[in-house]
Amino acid sequence: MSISVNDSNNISLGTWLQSGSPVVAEIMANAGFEWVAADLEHAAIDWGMFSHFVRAVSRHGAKPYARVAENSVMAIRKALDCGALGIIVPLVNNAQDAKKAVSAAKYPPEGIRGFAFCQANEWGDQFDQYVALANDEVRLLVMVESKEAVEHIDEILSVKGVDGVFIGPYDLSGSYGIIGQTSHPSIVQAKEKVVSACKKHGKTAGQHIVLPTKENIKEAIEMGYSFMALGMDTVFISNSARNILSSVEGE
Ligand code: 3PY
Ligand code: MG
Repeated sequence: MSISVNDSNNISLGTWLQSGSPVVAEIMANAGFEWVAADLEHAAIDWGMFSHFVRAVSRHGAKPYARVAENSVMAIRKALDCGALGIIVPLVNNAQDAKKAVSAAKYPPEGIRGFAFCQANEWGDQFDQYVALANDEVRLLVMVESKEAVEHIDEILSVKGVDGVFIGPYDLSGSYGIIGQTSHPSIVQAKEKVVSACKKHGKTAGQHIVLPTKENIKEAIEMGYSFMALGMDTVFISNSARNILSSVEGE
């Protein structure tokens, strides 16, 4: 099966960056991913690195995304002002958390995002154009990664401005007391509940496939996921390095 990396089949394929390296970001964007997300929650990526990340990804027409460090006004505002075109917000457990994320991500009257000349609007050169489009065009995905979030999935998806969810399987497994067992029946059941709720609400179901294969991508699409982060820079590099070494050692 071949999967086209564009919007025509409504399957959106991106990848994940923990190094924060603009060189790696540029390589990923040039490889053809629709979007590349920088992990500002679990990696040492500062705002200076993130601003270069945005330039590098945009150079090849891919969309720069941020998995922000936390669900806070400034974490979301700064990522947007640097030019993120998609925001993935960790640990959204209920409607109140989801409303907080929407409010941070949207300009008034929908939210409380502050107006300024910034990287996102070419330092003011595209201020009017950017402000007119940002609320509609920037995607906001909230992370479902706790038992509480699964229980509140309908109310989370009912919040206006939430475009969809992104499942965090590792935190989810932790919250069910089965740390790291991301294929455990309880996690599979929780994920199925979330994906079917997304379908019902007409919203995007997303997840990170850390170790992607043709088979698990196909399986995820069949399950109803339409937004997937495939792999991660650190894992791609580590696996390639180990594979070449083991092929030589095996001679
Ligand atoms: C999780 O699995 O909890 C994540 O946040 C994945 O990025
Ligand atoms: Mg997580």
